[in-house]
Amino acid sequence: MSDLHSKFREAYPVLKEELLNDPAFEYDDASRQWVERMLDYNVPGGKLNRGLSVLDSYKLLKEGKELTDDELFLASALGWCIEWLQAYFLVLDDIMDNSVTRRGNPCWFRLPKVGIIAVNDGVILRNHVHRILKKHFREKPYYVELVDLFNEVEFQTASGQLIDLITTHEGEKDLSKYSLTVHRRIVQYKTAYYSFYLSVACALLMSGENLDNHVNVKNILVEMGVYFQVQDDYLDCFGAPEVTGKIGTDIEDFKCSWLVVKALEHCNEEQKKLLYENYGKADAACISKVKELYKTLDIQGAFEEYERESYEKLTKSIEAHPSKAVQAVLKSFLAKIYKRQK
Ligand code: GPP
Ligand code: MG
Ligand code: MG
Ligand code: MG
Repeated sequence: MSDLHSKFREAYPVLKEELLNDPAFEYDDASRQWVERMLDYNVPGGKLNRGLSVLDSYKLLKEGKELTDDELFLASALGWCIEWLQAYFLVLDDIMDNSVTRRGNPCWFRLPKVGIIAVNDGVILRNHVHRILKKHFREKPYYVELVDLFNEVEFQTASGQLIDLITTHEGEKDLSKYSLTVHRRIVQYKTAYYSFYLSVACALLMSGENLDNHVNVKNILVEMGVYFQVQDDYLDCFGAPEVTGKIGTDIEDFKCSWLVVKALEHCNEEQKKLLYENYGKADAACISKVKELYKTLDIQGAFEEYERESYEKLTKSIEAHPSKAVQAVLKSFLAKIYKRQK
């Protein structure tokens, strides 16, 4: 592990201790222990790509200049804010999607002692983000921008989640409502802003940049986020659960997944009938039929083609950016996710 990455990991116990030392838990060991266990279960166990990207991006923006210990810690704290935000989203998303596993373990709400308390844990995780920001950034000239950024991105994500959920109801009535346009709207909002734009925006703010001057960077990152969620849709069906750490639920959940949109595009009348009859049913035989149809229609081939094209398009738009440092930030992002298996 690189030095930068071990510095990042070292910041987690520091931030956790600060949050656990809240007066709210002072005379109540049980609640303190609950929060500690909840944090350890939900915050640090993922790939940490989003969090690490703040540090990586900040370093690249500094064009190789050594970071001070203070800069390292602050960039790490912002990275962890994104990981906390992500934990909050995932704890709640798993309830809404009726998921079973996450990061190789049962989803938090599936633990018998947790259940519906997970909703409140989501609220706590959400509040922790702003407590970290307040503690470490209140005096910074960019504090207001930072708080506004996290609020905006949270709103965008919740809006995407809303569209994801209500589109699913419409799809249940009529699958033909699913299209690439609908899919794009969902994934842009529910995934792209928080998974891609947020890390770079944090690094830009820390470098003293005005985000209004970086709309082009935002657009490229949003495109990358869309590509990332198409991969997520693909892995939901074709990924290996022992590698992704989660068991897919998109078919039985009636999700407007990239795969079903592509299948609808390519199928004949008979195959369409099969899809209408089997999509969205929590029944192993129905799920198998849908997967079989995806194979017949070579949706995997369509995905590989999409992946190649996205990579080329993204590379072109990155190379058109005037700043070499920004190009390096964006290229390192793309390299991290291209052909990912998890
Ligand atoms: C990913 O969708 C989107 C999110 C995790 C955002 C959730 C937003 C909230 C406001 C709760 P997904 O359901 O495809 O992700 P996964 O496949 O990881 O369950
Ligand atoms: Mg979801
Ligand atoms: Mg989900
Ligand atoms: Mg998914």
